[in-house]
Amino acid sequence: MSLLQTAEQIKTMQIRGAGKIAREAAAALRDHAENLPEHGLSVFFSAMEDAADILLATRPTAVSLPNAVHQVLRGLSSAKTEEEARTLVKNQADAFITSSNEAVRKIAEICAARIKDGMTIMTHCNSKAALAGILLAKEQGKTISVIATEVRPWNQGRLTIQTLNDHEIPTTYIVDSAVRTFMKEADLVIVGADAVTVKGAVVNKIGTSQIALAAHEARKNVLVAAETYKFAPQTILGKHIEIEERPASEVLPDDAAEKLPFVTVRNPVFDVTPARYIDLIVTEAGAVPPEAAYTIMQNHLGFDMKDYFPEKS
Ligand code: RI2
Repeated sequence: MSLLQTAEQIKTMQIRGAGKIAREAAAALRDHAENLPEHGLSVFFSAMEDAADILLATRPTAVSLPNAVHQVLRGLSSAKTEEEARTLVKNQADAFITSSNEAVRKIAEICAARIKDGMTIMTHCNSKAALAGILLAKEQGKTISVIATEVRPWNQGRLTIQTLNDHEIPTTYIVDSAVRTFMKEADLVIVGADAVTVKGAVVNKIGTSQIALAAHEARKNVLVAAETYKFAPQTILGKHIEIEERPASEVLPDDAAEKLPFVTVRNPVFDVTPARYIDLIVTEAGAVPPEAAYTIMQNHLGFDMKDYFPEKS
């Protein structure tokens, strides 16, 4: 698949889930670098910078995407030859993909350790990191059940219930507006993340913040499964995470909307859960309180974005 095809598939959500987006973007940069004709180092640099821009323009919220791009292209400007530059991109892309998959495995172990025999876990959307912990708990022989939400308007909950069903995990499937009603039946909430800010706030699929609020009210713990590359170092520099707003037609078909001229459909697809409603963020470096977000960024990401690309001429 070409880099443009990957970008299009991320944009149209054929490739989705913050971790998967990051891994596919890394692979796309690697393949793009491999396939670029030899035209000299500066042409290579600017072609890779353009490629990065194309990927970064696809979806604005999941910081796994810019973090992956930066990790793959880090130090590129110091390459002395085109061959060296190509090898660097390949090695860093492969290293990112391997460590990303490994991170999900480590997160699964920590989440599974928090899941006790007999527990019911509520989850939202379709997070590979969150699901990995649930599947591992089942693999460990624990008797568990899950409450999974529908996740309007894209119904990612269908993917989640398919996976849970495939693993023979008893699951209750509910509409998004039923989470408070069902919170009393849950023992623990586990969700994924698209971004974690320096304040420890978690940006995740729309509806996550009301689940966290209902969990707080019912005194149920909320775990967020988030690889370290889901942390957003740009928030240290005061930047906000942009919340993606997708087309209104995903919520209400155009022909219905046309008949309702006084109605405006809004379709933000992520929301922000403040740190105080989160018990632990489970990363591959361990489970940490949300207040430790700055330390995670410092130790695992660095936050000087300027040296990731050669200066534009
Ligand atoms: P993993 C998804 O976003 C969901 O918000 C999910 O919780 C998050 O990415 C993390 O997913 P979308 O792409 O990386 O469905 O844990 O909009 O798989």
